[in-house]
Amino acid sequence: MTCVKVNELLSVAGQPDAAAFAAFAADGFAAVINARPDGEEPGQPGNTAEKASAAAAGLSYSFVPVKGAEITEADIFAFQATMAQAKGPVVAHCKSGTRALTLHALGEVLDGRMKPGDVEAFGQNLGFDLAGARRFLEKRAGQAPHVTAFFEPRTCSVQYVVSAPKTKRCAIIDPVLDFDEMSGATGTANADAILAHIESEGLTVEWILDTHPHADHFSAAHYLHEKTGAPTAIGAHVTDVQTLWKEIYNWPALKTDGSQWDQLFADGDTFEIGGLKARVMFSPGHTLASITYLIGDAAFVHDTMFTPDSGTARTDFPGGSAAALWQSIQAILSLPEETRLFSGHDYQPGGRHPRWESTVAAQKRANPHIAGIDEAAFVALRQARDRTLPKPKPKLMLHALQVNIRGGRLPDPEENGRRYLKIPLDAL
Ligand SMILES: N[C@@H](CCC(=O)N[C@@H](CS)C(=O)NCC(=O)O)C(=O)O
Ligand SMILES: [Fe+2]
Repeated sequence: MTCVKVNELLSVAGQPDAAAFAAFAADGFAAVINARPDGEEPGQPGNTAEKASAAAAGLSYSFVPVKGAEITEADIFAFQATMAQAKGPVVAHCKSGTRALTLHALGEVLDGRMKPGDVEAFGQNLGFDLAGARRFLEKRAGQAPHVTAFFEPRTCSVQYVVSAPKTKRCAIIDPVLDFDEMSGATGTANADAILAHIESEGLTVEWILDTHPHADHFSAAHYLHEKTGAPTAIGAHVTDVQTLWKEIYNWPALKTDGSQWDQLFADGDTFEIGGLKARVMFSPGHTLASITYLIGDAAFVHDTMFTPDSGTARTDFPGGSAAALWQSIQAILSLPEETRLFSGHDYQPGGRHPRWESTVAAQKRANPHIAGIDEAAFVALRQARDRTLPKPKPKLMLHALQVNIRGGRLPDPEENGRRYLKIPLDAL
């Protein structure tokens, strides 16, 4: 195993065996980053074994698995977060050390400490070929829109700011309003973090977009509308979801005409974000009203497909349909192969870092719910998986729908000034 010192805080290595972990600890390392996906070759120890070896040696451990050509910003930020939290020097490994060094070098460039043109020479000095890092940076420089993701760990949701680099105009997609079901406390820390980013980047908000009425968290669309004045939008079939839940909540006063949003989008509708073209694709299956926003080369596919290692979204909510989800996924996969796909959740399989970005090509190649599967097989697989998921549904479903079918408005205060949620018993 090669182990090369990059600086006082970081060394990169090839694949270590179990004994190497004790040696790392003896050499003064405090943490190990495993940047290698499981199953690359026979005999590879893998995440579970490495985690155990690290624990036995008293080392912190994090799993940031990447494939060379598929590195995303999420991977780079996860690598940096581990470095920032480490209590001492870190050894980061993949098979040869190249991917580990790539993650480090890209972070240095994104933070402005290294020039893009210096990356390959930096690698050569340490004995590594960082041509892949150069290609990542070249591709990124040509991409529009810019996409910044905000992972919300409580509900594993991904919120996005999508901006047109030339005009500095942006849309916010699927923002989360904080809610703690134990105390009933609501909050705006996540939405305020988005506003702080928008302010620091000098962006102007043109749209506040939801992909669907979420069942696991409150939407911050209304709060952000009040803060920015930007119009809110969702899929036109939200009216069907309103009708469905009006009955469940026994809520005669609920308007089911979608008037709680400034704009309702139908399949094929187009709009602009600071000169970037945006198109709406109706993507039902997870909910009756789900839509995908295709903005430039980026599709916000929310709860259709997750990253390839995480399969697809569940279809057992009221109004859900595995067959409809299959059709929606096929429509997304008919986009150009290099289209960037941004998912609405990440449930971190194997305890890996959160990831949310993939491509049409990667989904077709590596998503076990998609690759080599036809509609009948998908429906059978999806329905079988839905039967194994915790019931009843996401734990916040009954809390969240009454807020989200009114565009993220909390219930109106009662005469004592306090707001209350209404929970139907035995309804589902
Ligand atoms: N345990 C989570 C479940 C959340 C959930 O059901 N998420 C939906 C998207 S809103 C999903 O598709 N999950 C897929 C899965 O869990 O495999 C909760 O209670 O909130
Ligand atoms: Fe969802």
